[in-house]
Amino acid sequence: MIRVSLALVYFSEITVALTTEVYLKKVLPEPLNVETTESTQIYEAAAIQSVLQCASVCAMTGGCVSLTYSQTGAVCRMYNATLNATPNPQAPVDTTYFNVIKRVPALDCVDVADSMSGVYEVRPRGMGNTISVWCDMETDGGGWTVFQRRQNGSVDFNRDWAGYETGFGDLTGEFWLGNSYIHTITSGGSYELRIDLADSNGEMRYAQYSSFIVNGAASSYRVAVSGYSGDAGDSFGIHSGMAFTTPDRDHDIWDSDTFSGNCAIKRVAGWWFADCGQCSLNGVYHVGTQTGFGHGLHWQHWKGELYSLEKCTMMIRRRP
Ligand SMILES: *[C@@H]1O[C@H](CO)[C@@H](O)[C@H](O)[C@H]1NC(C)=O
Ligand SMILES: *[C@@H]1O[C@H](CO)[C@@H](O)[C@H](O)[C@H]1NC(C)=O
Ligand SMILES: [Ca+2]
Repeated sequence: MIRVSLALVYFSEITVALTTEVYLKKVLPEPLNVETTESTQIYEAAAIQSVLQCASVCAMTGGCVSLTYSQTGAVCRMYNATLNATPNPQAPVDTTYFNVIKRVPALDCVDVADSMSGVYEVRPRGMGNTISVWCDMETDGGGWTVFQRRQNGSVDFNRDWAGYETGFGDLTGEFWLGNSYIHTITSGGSYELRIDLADSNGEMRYAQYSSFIVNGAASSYRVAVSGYSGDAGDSFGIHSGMAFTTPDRDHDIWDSDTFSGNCAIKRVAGWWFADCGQCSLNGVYHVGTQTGFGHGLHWQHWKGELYSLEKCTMMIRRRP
């Protein structure tokens, strides 16, 4: 019992974040008895300049989960077991003791071990750096990576190709994450899509699709979506197979003398337009019945194309 409570007290908070993936947790107090862990020593290096350098070597050494660093001789010892916080007056005084935590980076919000919705860092498969995303940790069990949100018209969604490609807006408000990121995330696994909609009376509906992929730039971010369920009606299914269209890049299948035959100009939105299709959630923020012809945030099967929704969210979740 005493050992347990000592361990809780002696393991202080994480002291050093080496990279986004490797943390050192200092074992206190020092010195400690490492005799019990000596049989688990896997590597010893001298002339290591600092504890951080020692930790870097540990991070690259398979099986290394803890280390000790002695100023004398600049010796770095690595172990394949965690160090226990058992006081030992005989140990050299210039030795420091750390347990090393190697964190597997979150690919998306499924890997985020937190029950609070908010902004988190993730590193989608195939990306060298992390990106910030909004994670919805409440809807239907959580783990959703949100890539679009409309709620009060604060952000202009009438953007060009480059804008939709890299994203815009504010993760805590209205935003479009960016086609290149949506592509990278959805091509790193098998993803489902959920779209939540609200009208101006606060009534809510949703559409869920069991499969959702956005292909790469070479295909102009062509979408493949299938497996509808929900209570909003399937207004997105007809868009499956469509490339992305913006006012400056027409990839839709609509041919007309008006609006240059470009649905993004007609609907004032970047979207996976068809002819032009049955939904558009990046349109002009009107709220309620509009006089424009489908300029708003419309979802055909629920409110028709002349009704503009007050809120919507689009989000994806990796399937097991
Ligand atoms: C830890 O290292 C020791 C010594 O090299 C080895 O005998 C033991 O099998 C290792 N244990 C694990 C769990 O890798
Ligand atoms: C919209 O919501 C955002 C985020 O909550 C807020 O910062 C902004 O002031 C709001 N804008 C308007 C026009 O209500
Ligand atoms: Ca066209």
